[in-house]
Amino acid sequence: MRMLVAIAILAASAAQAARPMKTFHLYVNDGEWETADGEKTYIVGYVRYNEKFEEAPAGAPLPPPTIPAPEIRVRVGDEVHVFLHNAGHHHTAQGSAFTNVTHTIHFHGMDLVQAFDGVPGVPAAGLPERVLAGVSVGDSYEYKFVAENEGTYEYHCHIDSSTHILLGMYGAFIVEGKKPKTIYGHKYDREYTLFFSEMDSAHNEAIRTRGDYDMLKWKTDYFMLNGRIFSDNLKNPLSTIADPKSVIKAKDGETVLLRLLGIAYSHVFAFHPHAYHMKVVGMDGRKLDSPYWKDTIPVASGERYDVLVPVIKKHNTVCLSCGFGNGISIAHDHNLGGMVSTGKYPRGPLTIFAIE
Ligand SMILES: [Cu+2]
Repeated sequence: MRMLVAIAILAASAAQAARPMKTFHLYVNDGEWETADGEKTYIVGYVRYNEKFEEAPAGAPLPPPTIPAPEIRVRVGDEVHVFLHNAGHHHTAQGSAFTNVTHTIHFHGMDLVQAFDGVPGVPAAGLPERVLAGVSVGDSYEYKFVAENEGTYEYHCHIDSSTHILLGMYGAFIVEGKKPKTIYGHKYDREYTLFFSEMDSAHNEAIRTRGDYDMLKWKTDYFMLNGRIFSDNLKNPLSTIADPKSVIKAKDGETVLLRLLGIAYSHVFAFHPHAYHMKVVGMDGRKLDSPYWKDTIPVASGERYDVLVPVIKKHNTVCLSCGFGNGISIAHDHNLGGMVSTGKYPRGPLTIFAIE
């Protein structure tokens, strides 16, 4: 019996030792975010020191925040270590109550224990102050877990959530499958992460200057795709369609994986690509037992959809005289309020399929 227990322990530790370890250092930073209308808004986000998410040397300058925060990628079965460093807020006004706030990371959908869940104030025995109250300015905390299920997840702050998240503290957390270019066993040729979110610039400015805001006054003025709005000036470098991460490029016959993610105060994005149906193969980090077809997908806050788009030749719809058919088609929010950013249409999360 003792021998069996010893063998079981050895086997368990061998399995643990075999797990690849992935380490990421994320830093809190604040700054300005410019949108295609030329406006700049105060945002707060998670940043990385370099592409490899390595620890920053003491005193090294950090990059400005982006919307969304950098995408984190691991493989299913990896042991994941994420260090959160609260590097402080350097662009708040003097006297703003936001200057010294704490932060956390919540890995939405990973189903973690309280010590690594990033939710403050939950009374559980033995939890350190960094967990109960969040990570203070100048301090750091290590989140640890095993990525057990492949799929698409989100990470975001969970302190005063509506304010901290909507200031920009969110990003995609992707758990890749065992085989490259597959998701839940389905093959794909290319993939894009499409992150839908909204922002009330008056909220952000109130947080920068005072540190508080009456959330009943929330009024979204930016409905964004990967942090951008569409501009009908097609040469605008800040438009969604100038962003290689947001324009869906593919060749005839390919299958494109789109990972759709939402973070919102109340808006539900209705993602609708013209010219293509989407096969939903996964939702919220789980494989669907029965995939289904959609041409419009409601993406609410916190939701993720993994969809495959077969890019097929439009033999029957090609214009016989002009040859148009393949090529450009649009994809947009069919909840049309989402297509009106800063009071103007057609601004908002609109992008294109550009098929070669
Ligand atoms: Cu926070």
